[in-house]
Amino acid sequence: MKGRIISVFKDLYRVSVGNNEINAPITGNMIKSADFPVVGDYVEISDEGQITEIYPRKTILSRKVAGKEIKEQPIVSNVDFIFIVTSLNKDFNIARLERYLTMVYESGSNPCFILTKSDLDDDVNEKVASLEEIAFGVPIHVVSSYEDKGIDEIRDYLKDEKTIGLIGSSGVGKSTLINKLLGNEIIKTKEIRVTDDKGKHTTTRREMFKVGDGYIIDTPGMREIQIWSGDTSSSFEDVEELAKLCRFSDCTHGNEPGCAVNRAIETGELKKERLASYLKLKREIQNMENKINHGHKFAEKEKIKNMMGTLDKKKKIVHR
Ligand SMILES: Nc1nc2c(ncn2[C@@H]2O[C@H](COP(=O)(O)OP(=O)(O)OP(=O)(O)O)[C@@H](O)[C@H]2O)c(=O)[nH]1
Ligand SMILES: [Mg+2]
Ligand SMILES: [Zn+2]
Repeated sequence: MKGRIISVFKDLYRVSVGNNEINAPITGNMIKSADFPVVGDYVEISDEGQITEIYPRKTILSRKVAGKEIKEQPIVSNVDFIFIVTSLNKDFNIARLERYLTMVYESGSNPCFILTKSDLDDDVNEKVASLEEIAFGVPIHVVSSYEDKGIDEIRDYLKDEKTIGLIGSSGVGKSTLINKLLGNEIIKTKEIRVTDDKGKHTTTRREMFKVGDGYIIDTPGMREIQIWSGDTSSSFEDVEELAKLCRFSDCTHGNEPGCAVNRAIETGELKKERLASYLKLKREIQNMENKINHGHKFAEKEKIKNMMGTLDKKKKIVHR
C-alpha cells in the first residue's frame, strides 16, 4: 500500500493511507542506511504495517543540520509551494528573505512570500515595495489571521491535491494561519502546540494537515538557516545577468576593470546591499560544497587506506 508521511515521532511515522491514519516503523535496512522519511514523503507500507520504501521525491527542501556537523537535514518533501512566512513587524528582513528564496529554489518547489500580522503594521506598502525589488514575480500575499485578511488568497492554493509547506522564524504566525484555514473544531483535537513561558505558541514538530482539496505542512520556527545548497540563478537573476557582461568571466565583482555589476551599482541600477547579500550567499554555498566534497574525499581516502591496510596485512602473511 502507498501512504504519505503526516508527522514524525521518535521511531514511528504517522502515515495517511487511504482514509486512515496509522503509526508505522521503518525497516531495519532503512535505519541502517539512514533512509529516514520526512513529512510529505510517499512511502510503501507492507502488509505487516512497516514502511519498506520511500518513493522518489519530487521536491526536497533541506538545510544543513544545526551545529558543526556537515550533514543534510531534509525538512519537507513533495511540496508544490513553499510559503516563506514573515511577519510585518520586527521579523521583516530582506537579506533573510533572499536566503530563504535561494533555498526554496534549490528544493524544486515554487516559492511564495506571506507577510503576516498586517494588523500590527502601518507601512505595509513600503515593505511590500521593498520585497518586490527582490521577488521578481514571486507572489506576495499580505495576511492577518486576526483580521481575516488575505486568508481567501491562501485558500486558493489549497486545491487539486496540492501541498504547501510553511517555513519562517518562530512566532511569525504560521500555526495561527493554519488554524485559521482549518477552522476551530479540528485544532482542538490536535496537540501540536505548546506554550512557552512567554506565552507564545511554539510548534515542535512538522505536521501535515488536509485543508480543502490540498495539504498544508506546519514546521517549527527556524532559528538559524544554514544553507545546505542553494540555487541563486533565480533568486539573484538580476545580479547573474549583469555578471555575464563583466569583462572577465571569473570576475569577483571586486576591483576588476570592466565589471558590469559594479557599474550597475554606480548607476543605481543595482543596490549595494543586494550585491553584498549575493556575494555572501555565494561564498556560503561554495564553502558548503567544498566541505561536502572534502568529506567525500576524506571518506574515499579512509576507504582506500583501510583497503591498503588489509592488503599490507595479507602481504605480510604471504612473506612469512
Ligand atoms: N497581531 C497578530 N498576531 C498574530 C497574528 N497571527 C498570529 N499572531 C500571534 O503571534 C504569535 C505567534 O503565532 P504562532 O502561530 O504560534 O507562530 P508560529 O510561526 O507558528 O511560531 P512557531 O511555532 O514557534 O514557529 C501568537 O501569539 C499569535 O496569536 C496576526 O495576524 N496578527
Ligand atoms: Mg507554529
Ligand atoms: Zn564583475
